Amino acid sequence: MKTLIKNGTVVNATGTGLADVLIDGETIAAVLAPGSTLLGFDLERNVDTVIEAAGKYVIPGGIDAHTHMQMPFGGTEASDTFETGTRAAAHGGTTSIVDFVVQYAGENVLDQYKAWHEKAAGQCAIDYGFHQILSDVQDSSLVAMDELVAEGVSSFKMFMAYKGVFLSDDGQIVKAMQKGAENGALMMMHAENGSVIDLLVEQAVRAGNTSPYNHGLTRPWQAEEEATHRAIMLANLTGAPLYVVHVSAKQAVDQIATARDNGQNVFGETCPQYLYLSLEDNLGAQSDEWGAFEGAKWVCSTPLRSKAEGHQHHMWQALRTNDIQMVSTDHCPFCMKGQKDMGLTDFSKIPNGIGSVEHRMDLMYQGVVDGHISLSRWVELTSTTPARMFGMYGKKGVIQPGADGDIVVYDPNGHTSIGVGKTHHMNMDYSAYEGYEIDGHVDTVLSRGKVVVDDNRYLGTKGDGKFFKRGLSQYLI
Ligand code: DUC
Ligand code: ZN
Ligand code: ZN
Ligand code: ZN
Repeated sequence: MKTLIKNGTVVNATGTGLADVLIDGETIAAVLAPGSTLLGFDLERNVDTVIEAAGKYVIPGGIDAHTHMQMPFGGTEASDTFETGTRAAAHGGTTSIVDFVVQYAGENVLDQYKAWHEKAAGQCAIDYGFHQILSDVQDSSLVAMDELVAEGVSSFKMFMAYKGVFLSDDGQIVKAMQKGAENGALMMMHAENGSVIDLLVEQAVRAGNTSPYNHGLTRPWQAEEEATHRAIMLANLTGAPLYVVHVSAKQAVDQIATARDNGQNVFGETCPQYLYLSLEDNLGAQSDEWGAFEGAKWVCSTPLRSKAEGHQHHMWQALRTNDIQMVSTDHCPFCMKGQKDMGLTDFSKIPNGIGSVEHRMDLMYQGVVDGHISLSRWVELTSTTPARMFGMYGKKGVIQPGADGDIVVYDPNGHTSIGVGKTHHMNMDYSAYEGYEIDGHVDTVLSRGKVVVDDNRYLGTKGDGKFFKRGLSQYLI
């Protein structure tokens, strides 16, 4: 099976140019000047499929390196399965995800790793990899870290919040980081001061402040800045490379920037919700159906930050200057009915999470249209850096011979309306971006050479997506 994508504008992180892309089987065979022949062969006549891409961008498929499909959490389970979540991702131009295997306190790491493979195998529309979450750090967990790196799971996430669920104390964090420094794994951190948050939540609930808005107020930026600084210092002490997930506070950005200026291997990820949504949206939330509980739609952690304080503006700036290196979604979807509404009378019972795996590429493209980032930076933030950061580059994250045929044909003259019943294939009964209009459109999506989405139609098959064995990070200084 050979496919030619012709006359498109190929956009890589390194630059942009008119080119034809020839895909042979699952792999990109050549990137050629438009209309080229190859050893005298008229390409167009010798391929099975021709995709006309004049006036469109041809980009490496998106890589969402932070998703939680069917994760048990907050007394329920994230509402997208590996099947529904990866299909929605494909619709939105994402061709790989890296999801999280969860070890809750008391569980065995390798047992959980096996269990997650069983959940995902044969279900996915696109390729997937795993990070491993470590909660309590048992001796067996340290041995497992070596085995997992050899298995292609080269990154480990830890939490400074969520006591009794995920939280590791500083000693446990240092123990795991020492192992990361030794075996080359990238250590990932949910950086929020959990004991401070737990206290503020308890005080708010006791005072009768139980609406969703209080979620944001009880997770202040100081708790994020402090934990980010502490994580950086623990990484500095051990020599482990550190990746801070879902950075939302401008003060946390500055901690990361300072560490990077000091030459430390510290990286930061943000998410579309911290660029587009704010605490004020949550405060103003009101609907006929839910009243002020409407705000539960935007309850996630780290929380949305105040627009008046300038966090969103600072975050776009950090994406331009590379103080923040990439954008993932932290896709952790829950329905309002039967899930979020567990917190109807107490915000602390609302399962934390926003689902947006389908919209990341579009929302970030809107950042290009609005003048926040360049076209190449769009590709870098959503595909190339995720590939390099998590040891997938070469096969993923770039359009070049030898790379997987993971390609999106993106139409800058197209249009996308976001919302339930529109571009929404996620298993959620609401959209966090209801009513958003995007000045662009995902036209055609190829996963390893196969067209899986064309003009909003899903043409793939469950199980097309395969486990991707990752190497060590290719982004370290
Ligand atoms: N944040 C969320 O919003 N959901 C899952 C876990 C997390 O850290
Ligand atoms: Zn987290
Ligand atoms: Zn997460
Ligand atoms: Zn279109």
